Amino acid sequence: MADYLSTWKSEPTYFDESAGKKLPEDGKRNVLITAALPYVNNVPHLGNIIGCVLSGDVFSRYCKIVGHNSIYIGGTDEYGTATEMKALKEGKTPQEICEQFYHLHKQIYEWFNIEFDNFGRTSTANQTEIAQDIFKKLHLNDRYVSGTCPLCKYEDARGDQCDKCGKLIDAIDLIEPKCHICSERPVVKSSNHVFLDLKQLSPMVEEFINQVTSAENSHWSSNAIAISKSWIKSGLEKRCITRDLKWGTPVPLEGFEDKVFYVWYDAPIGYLSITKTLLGDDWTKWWKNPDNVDLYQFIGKDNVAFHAVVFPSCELGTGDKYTMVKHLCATEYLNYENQKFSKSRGTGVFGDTVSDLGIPADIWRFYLLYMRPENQDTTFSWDDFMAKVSK
Ligand code: B3M
Ligand code: ZN
Repeated sequence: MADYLSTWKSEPTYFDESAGKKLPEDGKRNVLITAALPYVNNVPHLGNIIGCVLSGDVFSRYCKIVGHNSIYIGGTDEYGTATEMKALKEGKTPQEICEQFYHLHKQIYEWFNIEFDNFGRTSTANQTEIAQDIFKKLHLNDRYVSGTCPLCKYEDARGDQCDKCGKLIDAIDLIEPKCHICSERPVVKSSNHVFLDLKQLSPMVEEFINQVTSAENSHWSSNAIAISKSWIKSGLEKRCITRDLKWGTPVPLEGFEDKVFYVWYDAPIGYLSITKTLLGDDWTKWWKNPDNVDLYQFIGKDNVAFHAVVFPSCELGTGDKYTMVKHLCATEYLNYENQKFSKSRGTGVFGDTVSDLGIPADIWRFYLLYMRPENQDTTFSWDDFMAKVSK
């Protein structure tokens, strides 16, 4: 693990001091825009492009034109099984795969004139720092336990620290431990994995979803509302957030040195760490500023649950005041000639070859926006494309 990380420690900062940082300003509408972070092992196809990066780009350009103070964040989602598998298959290291495909993604989006304020990546030291910080704050099982302090015998000591003698304690050492919430005796379980206790977080996240989806000044696409409400309705269960892999963010917990975070715990934190790579410690001015920043997230419908339920649960569970998703814009799917896009079957138009076709980027942008799958799946067909774009 250590060697994986050290490779990335010297990551560059793309911020040019002289250019001035773009930070939220008082009296302006401060808009933070994100596009889902594509897995680094795939070449994006037209459906991926309209699904998030192009949709976000159009909104970001709109914000800039009307004078909002906005930034647009994107990047590649680099950790996890998919990257490890690809590396094995190609006889390369995960780092080499990420390096190769990160640049490929970046070039493709540049070809489509997608203008990110920062197009970053998740395999960075900033990612490790923020993901571990959120994890440590979420590791609230011990904060939710109280009991008698083993040192001074104070009866209402918290699981992490005694308020009387001030000593740090380990929840397991409490005498007569009881749950802070239901007063029952907690059970110590030996587990080889860490679970995110969504059940415990569900009242908070349910309130968040109800409030944000009914607010007049926020907008969630109808599929985003439907999917998140159905998750809440069917009841949230614990989710395992660790994996036995090497290529990922290390879990900062004794006994878990051989494990990493599950990519879906890790990936949304990429938005935060990529902002940090751009702005340094000022990233919090965007991400911990809910009263002055409006967050718009552009995603495909398969990513709704993680953006609407799981990541907000993590944010709420830390107790920190995060800027949470206010507008969740989820697309349906774009199909290719009535089939699904598939690189392995060679079905579709892919970003790495589209520039060879001699059709300017603006023509693609126009057609993809025209066909944007807003309320139902739509289809890219060459006949329709030619009919709509030719004079
Ligand atoms: N990489 C899944 C996908 O590309 C995942 C999105 C992460 S967004 C934080 O569909
Ligand atoms: Zn309990």
